[in-house]
Amino acid sequence: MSRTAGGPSGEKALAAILDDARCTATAVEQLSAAQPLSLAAAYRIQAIALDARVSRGERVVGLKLGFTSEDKRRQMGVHEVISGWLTDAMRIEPGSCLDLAGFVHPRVEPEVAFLLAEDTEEDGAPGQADGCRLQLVAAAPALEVIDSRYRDFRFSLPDVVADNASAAAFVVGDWQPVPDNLRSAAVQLVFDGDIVAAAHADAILGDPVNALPAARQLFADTVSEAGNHMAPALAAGMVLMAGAATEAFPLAAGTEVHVVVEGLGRVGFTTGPVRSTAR
Ligand code: OOG
Ligand code: MG
Repeated sequence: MSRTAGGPSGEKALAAILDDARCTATAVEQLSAAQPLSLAAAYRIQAIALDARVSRGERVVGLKLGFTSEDKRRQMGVHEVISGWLTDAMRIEPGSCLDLAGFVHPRVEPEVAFLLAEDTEEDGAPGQADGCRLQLVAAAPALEVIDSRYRDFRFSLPDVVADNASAAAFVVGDWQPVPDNLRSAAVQLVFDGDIVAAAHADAILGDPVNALPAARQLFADTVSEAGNHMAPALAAGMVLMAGAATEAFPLAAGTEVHVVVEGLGRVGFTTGPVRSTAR
């Protein structure tokens, strides 16, 4: 067999392992512990698991980038930018209560989110998967809740890609025009009124607006290559999360969490026992 991960049926089985792990909030062994896993196979597994969620009624609402800051790369020991998909079921209402019971070992990280829209100026075929005709029309402060389905929150690059880049939940604040000086904006992650991490937005790809070219590059190089016919396309109206500006921090119940991005404002949620729709 020429492909790693046991060919198409093997990839389906691996996607099911990760999907079950997420649905039951039970950590599993890294997939690469049992078989070689290429990056191309990992993006196919990611797309197969996403397709299972879509067939159960979830809607793809965006794309998240990972490992776009040095703090994150150092924390996790992964040194390449990756992507994962966001669905409507992952969305947290600003100010709401997020039940942590449905997660394995959730962490939160401060991010900047962008809204994608059709770029009428640019030349390109409509509907191109690499987002050629898209532009960033609005920005917002955002928090991402990540939750690796792997034991001890440890993984290799292909393992975390197969696991949809640890995507678990996200909250986005009010959309505003993308500020000219976004890269110099201060970003703070706050737990119960205490700043637990701070950075400037240029920690993310030198400037968070580089998230769109980075996403295009990923699509060209990996996401849609190697027969990955199941990966959705980037589209107008989707959210693009640029990646964490700082390390991620474990979430405990009973915490008020918010992010402040200078010039964009703040958004947050509390953690608690009330069951949320996000998981
Ligand atoms: C992978 C996801 C990384 C980010 O913003 O860098 C990520 C992980 O750390 O588990 O979302
Ligand atoms: Mg993130």
